Amino acid sequence: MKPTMFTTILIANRGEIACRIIATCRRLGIRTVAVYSDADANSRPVRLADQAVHIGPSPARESYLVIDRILAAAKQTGAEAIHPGYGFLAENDGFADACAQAGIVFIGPPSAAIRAMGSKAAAKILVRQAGVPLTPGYDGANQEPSFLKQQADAIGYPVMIKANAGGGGKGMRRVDSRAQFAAALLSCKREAAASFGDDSVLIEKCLIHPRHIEVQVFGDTFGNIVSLFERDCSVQRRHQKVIEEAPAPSITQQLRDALGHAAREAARAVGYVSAGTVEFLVDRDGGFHFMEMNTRLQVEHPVTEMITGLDFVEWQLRVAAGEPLPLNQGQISLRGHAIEARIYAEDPAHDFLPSIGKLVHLKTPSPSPHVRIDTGVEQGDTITPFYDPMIAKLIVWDETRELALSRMTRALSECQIVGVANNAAFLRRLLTSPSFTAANLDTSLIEREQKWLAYESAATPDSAVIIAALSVVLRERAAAESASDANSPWAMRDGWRVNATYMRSLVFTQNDRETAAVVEYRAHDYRIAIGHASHTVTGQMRYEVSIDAVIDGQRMQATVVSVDGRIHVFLDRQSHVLTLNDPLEISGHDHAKESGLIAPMPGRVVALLVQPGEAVEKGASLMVLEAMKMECTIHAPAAGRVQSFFFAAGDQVNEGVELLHFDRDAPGGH
Ligand code: MV4
Repeated sequence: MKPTMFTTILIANRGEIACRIIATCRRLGIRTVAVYSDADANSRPVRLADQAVHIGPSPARESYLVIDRILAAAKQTGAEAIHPGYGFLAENDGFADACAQAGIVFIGPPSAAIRAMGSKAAAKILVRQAGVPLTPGYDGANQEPSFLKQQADAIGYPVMIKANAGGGGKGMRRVDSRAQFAAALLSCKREAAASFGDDSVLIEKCLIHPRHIEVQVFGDTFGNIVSLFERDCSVQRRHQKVIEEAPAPSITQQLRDALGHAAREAARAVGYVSAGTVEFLVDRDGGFHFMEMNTRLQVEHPVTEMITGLDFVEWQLRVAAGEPLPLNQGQISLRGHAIEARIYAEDPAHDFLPSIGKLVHLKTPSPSPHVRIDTGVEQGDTITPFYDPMIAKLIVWDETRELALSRMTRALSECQIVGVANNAAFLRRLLTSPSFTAANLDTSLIEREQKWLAYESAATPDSAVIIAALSVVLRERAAAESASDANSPWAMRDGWRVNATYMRSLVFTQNDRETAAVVEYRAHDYRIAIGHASHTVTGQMRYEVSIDAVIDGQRMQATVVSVDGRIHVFLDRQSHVLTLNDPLEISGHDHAKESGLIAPMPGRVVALLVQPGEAVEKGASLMVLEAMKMECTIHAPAAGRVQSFFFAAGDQVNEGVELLHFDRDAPGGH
């Protein structure tokens, strides 16, 4: 009897992976049911799915992790199967069992396989019996501290202590000498007990600067198991993958074959079905060691899809519906090279803190056979504090690694993100780093390239400042025209000023540096001067954010998005952020905005520009600070006078300290 494919499936997940699963179902004619929390009520997967069911409040504990709610949603919508995606309930054996009990197919491995791989020590024992190479160590039941220390001494330092229930670097300690072992063991067990409710650990020889190479495997319910080459995921930051690629660069065919064989044996040892990933640590001399198995479809599965031309969600659906694997090992082949970069709403300048907010402007490169974008958001959506702040995965393919790499840097430069801080520029730096370009990959790459990554980009080019100035002028003009203000010089279409030209100065701040653009309004164009260089400029705005400009006869196309007084200019594959200093505002500096009178950064007082008691206009320059070789001016928040300065020229000031006492003039006075 030929098994029948599902009519309706429910996706117990959110974000990009929910969208990814919907895309395949759409292609196969399968109806999809999304589930959503409060925060995700109007999310992209909810918009894309055929049906959507609310399952609870925003915290995942009260929604995406509540098994009963998800099963109720499946029953209510007639879904025959549930795809768990990754994270949340994907590797929860209890959920797989609950699905079975409810008569719903869990699109994933058997619960026994999830359980078997859920404990590091149990997994090691199982795969060792299957002949898979392991990191030398002790993974037995004896948890006596003195016994474990003996084991560590015998293995030889450095060693790793790993919680059996651990994952993602949690519950892991490196111990460099026997003197440190006892304390490290205690602290590791304490963390494991608190985090996992299981303080059992294993001891391993510590590998120095290993590569993280993982193998994609697939099994079906007929006992067939295939491997689909490997991915190198060595580029990580605090155990978070940043860049993944397939195949792993510069490994021998012999190692590739051995990894594939070992991965299939590991999967076979637990009766694996569906998509899985076997992770290995590979040392410099090509020795490889089983680390763990992830019993789910991984975030980085697209790079393997790109080099094999396959759709792993389709394979999962077929296998879950009882079909055999679509291909056997001999029919699976590898072509070209694929790279994935994860674009996150996080701030590299502030220790990669997640950045919450609305994606005011979001542009990603156009998809093509070379470029794939997997995302769960669109422009206008919000990155909330409740979930992983991923914006998109960018995946590129080409015939060689070099070509794929240049595709990736180009694709990243085509990403425009305004509204949240993001790591796109960091990723570009990383991808062009000496280690990455030379495929000198290991788990310390980011550390090793700190200097390269910290490099500050050069000053904003004049063209970007001109575009910013032009955007201000053109937007004012458009506003004036739409208001049809007859008195406005900008409302007159021809020769705005007949005999005189109108000049004004726009002062922009970028990275605490000030640049003035002096704009001269002329009959048919603008003259815009930056410093001593004067330029002839014409231009028009399209679709609110796009500017077509001609600067000194050179055509330029730019995108300009203004949010919260910050002007984001995307020009020539670079992005620049400028703040227009409004002379009527307190100050151009965000920090100084509230009072205008506190130091926006730690630095040195360069000059006091007014006498205490002297009457000043609103916006007058009062004081100059210098920090990190840049000057910044403190302006008068209103008309009034400085009663007293708290510092003298040459004094050091800390960030946030009050600089002076300012008395505002009484309203109506002066
Ligand atoms: C190791 C190791 C060195 N030697 N085990 C980190 C996460 C956890 N799943 C396993 N991890 C490691 N285990 C031995 N015996 C180094 C790491 C490791 C690591 C592994 C893969 C990718 C990035 C990493 C970053 C730091 C440490």
